[in-house]
Amino acid sequence: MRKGLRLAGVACGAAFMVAVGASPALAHDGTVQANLSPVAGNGVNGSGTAMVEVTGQTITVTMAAQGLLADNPHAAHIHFGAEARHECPVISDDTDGDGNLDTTEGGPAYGPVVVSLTKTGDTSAASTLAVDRYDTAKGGKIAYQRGSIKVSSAVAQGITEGKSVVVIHGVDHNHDGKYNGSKKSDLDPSLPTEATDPALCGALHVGPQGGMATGDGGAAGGMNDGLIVLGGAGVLGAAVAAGFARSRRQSDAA
Ligand SMILES: [Cu+2]
Repeated sequence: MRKGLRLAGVACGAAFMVAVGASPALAHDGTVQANLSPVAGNGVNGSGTAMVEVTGQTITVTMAAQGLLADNPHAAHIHFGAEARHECPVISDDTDGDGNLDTTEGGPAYGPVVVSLTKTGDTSAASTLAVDRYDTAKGGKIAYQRGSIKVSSAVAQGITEGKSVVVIHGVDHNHDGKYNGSKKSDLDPSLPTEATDPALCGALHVGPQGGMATGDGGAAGGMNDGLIVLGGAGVLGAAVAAGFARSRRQSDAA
């Protein structure tokens, strides 16, 4: 009985989640995406896109960003907390009132680290500050893709329900081209706060609903999985490709 229920869920899951963003009790497959924007108060002039595809407890992450401090490591994570607001922090989260948002101050908005977007090796929260395994943003840009990342079923469900947030860390408050300054990181006092403060952030939401909805209830009722899933991937893929193209244009213009 339980197995039958689960299989039915898998069959309809991806299309259903993309179409209506439902919140079922069982973990479902799905794809979510985010536009990355500068974190309030941290003076970053950058942007980016991210997409996460969830299949069971395995995810593939595709991310592009520009406008970061060049040639310095940028820790990047998926954050998720059941009790978090599932969004990027705002300046009113600056609880110490110094005008910048550090990683801890963003916690109520995006929750703890659940996936470390390292280039190699471990991807768990244990690698949150494994600075030697993160992208160093050559020219201020990151183009990242990694698959076969294992997550817990709770995290997989949080992601497919649109409740997780991508954060790229590492800012240059004093614009001198490196991580320094007297204020220490809230995560690791051996690092300056510039090395870990959040730079770009985006809430990973269920993909463009306008493009999916047929208006006749067909998506939810018909379960024409192949067609809908294929259509969904096309739209999402195009969105990410557009993000890459946008990044290139912006940097060309700069
Ligand atoms: Cu983070």
